[in-house]
Amino acid sequence: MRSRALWFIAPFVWQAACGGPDSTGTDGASDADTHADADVAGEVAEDVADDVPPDPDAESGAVPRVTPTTYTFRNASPGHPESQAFRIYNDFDQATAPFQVTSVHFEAASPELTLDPPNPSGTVSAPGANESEVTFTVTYTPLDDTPDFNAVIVETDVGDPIHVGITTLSVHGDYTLTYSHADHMDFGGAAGTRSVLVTCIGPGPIAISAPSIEPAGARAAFSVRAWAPSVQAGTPDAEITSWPRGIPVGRSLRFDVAFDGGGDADGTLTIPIENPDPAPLEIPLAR
Ligand SMILES: [Ca+2]
Repeated sequence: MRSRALWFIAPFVWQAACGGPDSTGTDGASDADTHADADVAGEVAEDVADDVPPDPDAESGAVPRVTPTTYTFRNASPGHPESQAFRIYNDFDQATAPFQVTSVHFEAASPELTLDPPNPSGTVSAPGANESEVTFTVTYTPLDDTPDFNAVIVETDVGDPIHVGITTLSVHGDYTLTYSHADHMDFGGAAGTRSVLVTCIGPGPIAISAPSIEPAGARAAFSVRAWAPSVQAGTPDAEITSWPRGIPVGRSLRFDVAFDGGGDADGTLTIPIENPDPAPLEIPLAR
């Protein structure tokens, strides 16, 4: 049984910084002295040449690259897919000729990973030419709590296939509750609306299913609506009516419980948290 800090105020919005740096490769990085002078015509050797190692594929004139070079999906949860765009391009410093993308596919087929378009292909121009590139998007739709390790394999008409590692975090998050009132959902006989904010504090996302008032007899006096608080000034809160809903780390959902001042039964606000535990969050409602 994990403890929940009932009066935790979440002062932060933390978004995982996604995507790896655009690497131009580290192979042969220490041999700058052996190639810099030979590659630079004329009397001025540019320092920048020392930073770009020669690439075996450069013999063909085309130097295929993919960015990002790897990717970790951090904010997907069941019912909440996450997508990432990738770009296949020609190395700006080394390439002198176009190449063809002949095939893009996953190392291992998986129902949790999809490509858009399904079969990316086409011509990537040489730098400075028409700058045509091939792009594709990978969407991760978790179907279970098991993390996934895969790769996108990009095949071209030059060199070896490029391996783009895909990993996923299936670590689900914990959450905190922040109430609008010190006595939580004890309405003290007065009609009104009280709120509770469910904030995901990580390390991974949480997923929430439709909230309800239980038992049915309490629905005469109590009702609940759910909102995604605005994270941008001037933008209204968005009411949530489709479930389940994933909550990334640092984000919240707010549940507004309205009491009409009448009725004859106390109740419970039930919020199913799909992970880390399937057990629902149950908040007592008192007239
Ligand atoms: Ca999985």
